[in-house]
Amino acid sequence: MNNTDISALNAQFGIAGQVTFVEGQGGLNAIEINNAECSANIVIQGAHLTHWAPSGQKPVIWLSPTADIAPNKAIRGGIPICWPWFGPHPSKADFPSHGIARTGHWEVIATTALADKTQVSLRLIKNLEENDLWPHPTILECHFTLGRALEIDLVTHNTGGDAIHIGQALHTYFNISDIHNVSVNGLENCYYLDKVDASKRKQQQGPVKISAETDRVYTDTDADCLISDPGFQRQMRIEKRGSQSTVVWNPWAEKSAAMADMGKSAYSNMLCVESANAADDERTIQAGDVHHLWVRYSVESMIP
Ligand code: TA6
Repeated sequence: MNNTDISALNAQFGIAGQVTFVEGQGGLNAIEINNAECSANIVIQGAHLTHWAPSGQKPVIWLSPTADIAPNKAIRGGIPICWPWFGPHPSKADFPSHGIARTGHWEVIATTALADKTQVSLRLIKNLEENDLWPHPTILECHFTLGRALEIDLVTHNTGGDAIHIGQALHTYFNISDIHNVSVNGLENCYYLDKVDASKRKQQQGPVKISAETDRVYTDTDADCLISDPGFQRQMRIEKRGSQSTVVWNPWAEKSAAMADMGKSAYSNMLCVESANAADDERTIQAGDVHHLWVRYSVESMIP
């Protein structure tokens, strides 16, 4: 299916009043989702969700005000899909950071209207260049269920005859009131690699609070996390399955200012809490097997 034809996409996958295909920023095709419970936007390139707001809530997912949404470029914010490696490629410095999926070519494979939510499914189409970067027969699909909660199921199917080894993450940027006031619960006593301190292995004491550049890969944890944001009087719950790592990242002021697609103050309104399989938690998927990395995001009020 050629995804460049908006009218064909709307004819095949559009759902009146719920799912509309549009030509968005940078000329990239995007999917606008609206239902009784939420609004959302997914850029088809990278299967990149850029917006999700439950009805009556501020957006839960953060998008940089200066995000450069353009062909073959990573989008700053939303939910980048890091696959089939996380961070720099382990041996090839010229390979794209965080893999091929987030800037890759995807196609819509299904849209479904359910009682109080909408499902959208996409599949990665590897072009020749992407095949060179990842020469393994693999099908990657991403299934979004959008409503009062947001569920994402990232499915890796090893269709080849040999085992494959992958790193991955849903690199989610959460929208927060003020980085100085939020905390992340659920990682207490977990061990992490501190990437701002030579990747030294440390143990988390108490909730995670951010007061400087923070870049941590918490390993061997399948725990749910809770971002408490008193400024927005809400907590954002992150449930996950098929993920043994949780990454917490905020670039802080200096790094934020140095990124053209972020700007000097943007760091104070975002926090990445990423459900991943990275470092020692990378996954080996046997020939013919399927791996699911699943998350569910939901919002709870903090108003007593
Ligand atoms: O997930 C944290 C991290 O790996 C950081 O080290 C930082 O590089 C961040 O991802 C953003 O990466 P990007 O390639 O999107 O600029």
